[in-house]
Amino acid sequence: MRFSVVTAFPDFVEAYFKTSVIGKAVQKGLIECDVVNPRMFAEPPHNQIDDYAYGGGGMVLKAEPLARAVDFVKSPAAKVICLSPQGRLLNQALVESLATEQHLILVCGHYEGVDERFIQAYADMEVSVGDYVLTGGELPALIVVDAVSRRVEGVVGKSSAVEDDSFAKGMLDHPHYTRPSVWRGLKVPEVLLNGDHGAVASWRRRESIARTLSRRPDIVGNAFLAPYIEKGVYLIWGDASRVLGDEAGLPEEVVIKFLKNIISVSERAGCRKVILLLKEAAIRQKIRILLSRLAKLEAECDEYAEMIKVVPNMDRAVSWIKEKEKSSPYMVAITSENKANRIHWDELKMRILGFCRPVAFCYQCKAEDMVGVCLRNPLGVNDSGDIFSGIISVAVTLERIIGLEKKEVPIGRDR
Ligand code: 4HQ
Repeated sequence: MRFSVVTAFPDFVEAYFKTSVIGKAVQKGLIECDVVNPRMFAEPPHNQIDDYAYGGGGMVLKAEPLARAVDFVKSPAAKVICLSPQGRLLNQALVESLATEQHLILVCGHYEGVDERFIQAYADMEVSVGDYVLTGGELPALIVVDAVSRRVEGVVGKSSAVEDDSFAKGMLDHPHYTRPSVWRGLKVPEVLLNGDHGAVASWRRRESIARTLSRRPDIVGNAFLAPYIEKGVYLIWGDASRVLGDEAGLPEEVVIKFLKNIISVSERAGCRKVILLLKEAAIRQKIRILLSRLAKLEAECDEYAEMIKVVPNMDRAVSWIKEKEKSSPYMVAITSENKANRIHWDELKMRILGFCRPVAFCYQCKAEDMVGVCLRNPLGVNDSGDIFSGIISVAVTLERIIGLEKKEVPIGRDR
């Protein structure tokens, strides 16, 4: 990956490229960094790169020296980014997208800014590093280089450290401690000293959640919740005979396809089980036989059989979860009816993080079984309860609440 910084203050940027983690990455050839000064492309004899703003005000960077500097460093795949408070606010999702590029050209403004025509003609994107005003674009450019570089393989030590990042999952980090275990009378939390990895992981999860809910509730909407839900997430498909029963008349390969799809959707969202409610014993038996046959046929279908549970009714589903989790599930119905207990999915995310209970998403369940809260069915009244509607409604809902793991930010031309 290559970074080119266009700046009238090359010394400052060059010094950074020789220092610390970024310096080492350059030495190892993991990233390539170059700096170009627009002054080298300005008209002699004065080599002026700025001029008075039309209409009054301070100085503005001239378009031509910047354009020539960009042309000089440009490569076919290069993306040109201007650093500016008017740009798109940099966050980890944008960093991840930028990390997929081969070459970024970062143009640093100064004074009042850059001639708008340069931005219009050359910039693929304007990026801001925060809602405050700096004296120049150099620090923002280096922030981009730094954040993007550490997503390049090998730049930071352990890759698990990168994946464990706060923000990688859209949540804040837990606190960290090192020796001594007592410093000025302040103790390290006991759980971290006992060497119980499970207990440590669970403490860290809870700390992350508590910090995120209290300090940055605004980021919960986009967070990937699966790693933070300690009790299981379940999908209960009520009245499954409508899709699996004999009257549905679906050929076996369609039933198999349905089971595979509903499982992969549920697995992606971190579900522990998909529970199908089937009143008739004969159909339950049919599905069980089908699953065990599948498990024998295809190695990968082993887990399929494990993931699916068939029970006659909601009571059995709920008591089974309760037994397994030692706690009764929070029931969430996916429904197109406009119930009084309907909540927004954003609010549901907050609630799920706030308590330590299993969560059961219920689809196609009887009204009397809907005891918890309701979520708007993504298909609304157009959900006819068949396998197509069902897979869509369940997939969108689970992805929205639990998923959204890799939220891509498109980085084509902004204008
Ligand atoms: N500036 N995020 C003004 C910034 C900035 C920011 C850079 C100051 C551009 C003309 N850049 N110059 N915040 O404040 O990116």
